[in-house]
Amino acid sequence: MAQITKEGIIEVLESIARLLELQGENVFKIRAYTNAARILETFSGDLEILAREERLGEIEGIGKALSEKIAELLNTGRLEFYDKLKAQFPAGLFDLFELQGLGPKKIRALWEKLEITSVPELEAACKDGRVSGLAGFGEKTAANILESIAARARYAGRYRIGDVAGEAEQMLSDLRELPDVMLSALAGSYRRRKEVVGDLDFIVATREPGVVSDFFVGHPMVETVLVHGATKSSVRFKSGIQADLRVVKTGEYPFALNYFTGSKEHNIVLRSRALARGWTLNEYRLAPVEGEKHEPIPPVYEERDLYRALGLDYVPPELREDRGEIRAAETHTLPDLVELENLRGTFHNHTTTSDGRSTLAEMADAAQELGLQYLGIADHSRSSFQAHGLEPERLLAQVAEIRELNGTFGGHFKIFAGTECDILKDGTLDFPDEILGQLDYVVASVHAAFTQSQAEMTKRIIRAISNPYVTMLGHMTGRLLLAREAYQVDVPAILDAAAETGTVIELNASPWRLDMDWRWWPLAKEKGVRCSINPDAHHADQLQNLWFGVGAARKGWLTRGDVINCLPLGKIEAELARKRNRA
Ligand code: DGT
Ligand code: CA
Ligand code: CA
Ligand code: ZN
Repeated sequence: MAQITKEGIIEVLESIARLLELQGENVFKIRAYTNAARILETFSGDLEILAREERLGEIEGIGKALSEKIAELLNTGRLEFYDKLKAQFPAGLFDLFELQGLGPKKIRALWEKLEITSVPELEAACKDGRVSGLAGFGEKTAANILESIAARARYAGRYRIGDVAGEAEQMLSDLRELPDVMLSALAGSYRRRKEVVGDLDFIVATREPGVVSDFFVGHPMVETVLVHGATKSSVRFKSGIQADLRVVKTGEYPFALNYFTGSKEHNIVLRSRALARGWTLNEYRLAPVEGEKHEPIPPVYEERDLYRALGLDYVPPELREDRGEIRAAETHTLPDLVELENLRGTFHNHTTTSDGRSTLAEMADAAQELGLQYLGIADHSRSSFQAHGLEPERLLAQVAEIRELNGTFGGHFKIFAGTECDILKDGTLDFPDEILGQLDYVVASVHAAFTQSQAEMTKRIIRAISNPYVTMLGHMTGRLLLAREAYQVDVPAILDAAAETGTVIELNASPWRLDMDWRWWPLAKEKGVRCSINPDAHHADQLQNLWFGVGAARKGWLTRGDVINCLPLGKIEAELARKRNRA
């Protein structure tokens, strides 16, 4: 078995490129590593087989030296060249790479000229004026670095769900392979599908706590063991996230699962409802309060029974945030939440024509493999030049290509031709109406001039969505989770305008965005605004981001009726035409 995944190899290659740049190596040598990383990203063959047959050098763009290094990584999980290279730098220096806006060139200058080798040293040097005095830096750079340091502290110890889902699901499925594991789940914020999580909480029911705990702490994904006990263990995974395991008896399982799923606020309400019946509720059981008159305690075999005992309908984990779910569970008005299998297609996807890494045909294949009936393509428009945005001619050529490809699907699958059209500074669109009118739909997004005032930004977006050709508004607030704050925008005002103009709002399912935030969807729904769950895929594999989007939609109380891409082929066309026809 290989000692390292393809993603692991790519990470090592990228890290080598950074270190070489830090060392001041020539650009060709550096580029060999970044190029190789790019090539591997889209390489779909079996690296292990190629390595075994010593044929890695046959991959185009991977030379002899690099293929030997990749083979060493595959065979041993390590690379001596990389370890030696890394050892030449103080360990604290690597933390500087986590700061937004600091690249190898600047880090090298800080290290050489100011002997800075850690974040605290850099912070001090920014504050006492040494950084701004450095050639090529200045006051503004020093201030930006301080802001990045503050952001890093704010985000420390938190993880985007997309960055830990791989490890989380792997551990869960490996636990489930153990014959001694009776029941198991991931609880906590992960089960509630929070966009950002602090740690992972595994719950297992077993009669062999020792066996399960030993397996957990000994798992190859574990970097450090923090606690190794009979019923509670804690470890740190390679990504850095902490994972707790709680081992219980089968009879305790529904209580443990419920308690450790949270949220804390939801738990507090459940506990007070139990108390009102003369019971105490904790992570192990429901028990009578000593010496008090109490109602008989019904048996609880699964979480559903616990909710029923408390006079409630079953509350899906995503809703357990104490945002009205208890009241709805009491009055039998919980929504029937949208599910991944309800989706029939998706909009807002990129191809190699702009900044995507998969071709149109590859994207269409992947969508069909996922069981979708249609795929919306929305490559960038011309103003997003850094993303290779399309001029009208290239866009229309793509439209023609799509129409032709559609002829080969025999009517059971369809690609919709669209654009992710930039909303310009003043709220006008990057393409004129006569171009937009030739497309099946339009996603309009803000990609530049983020620093406008809230009033300006709100006006800009409302102007854009007032255009009858704009089908939906992309990633409304521009946030990048744990990396970039949302720009200032009056969300309720935009929702009003969306309702009035009949514009759909995107739920961007990229785990970096999950924008519009789930907390706003109940309000959107109340105003009659509909949602489109869009993966914003830049690679065929990223169509699977829909999973994160559905989690966020469920947190936002959305049902299949609220999500336009639950409509089947044959009905979705009318939905896309609705706003245009109205105008
Ligand atoms: P996280 O890990 O910060 O993303 O968020 P959670 O919700 O996973 O929190 P965590 O891991 O600290 O604890 C898991 C669950 O355990 C939490 O959602 C509710 C429950 N819990 C933890 N501490 C308390 C507490 O002090 N009171 C109550 N009622 N429940 C708690
Ligand atoms: Ca947690
Ligand atoms: Ca925890
Ligand atoms: Zn975008």
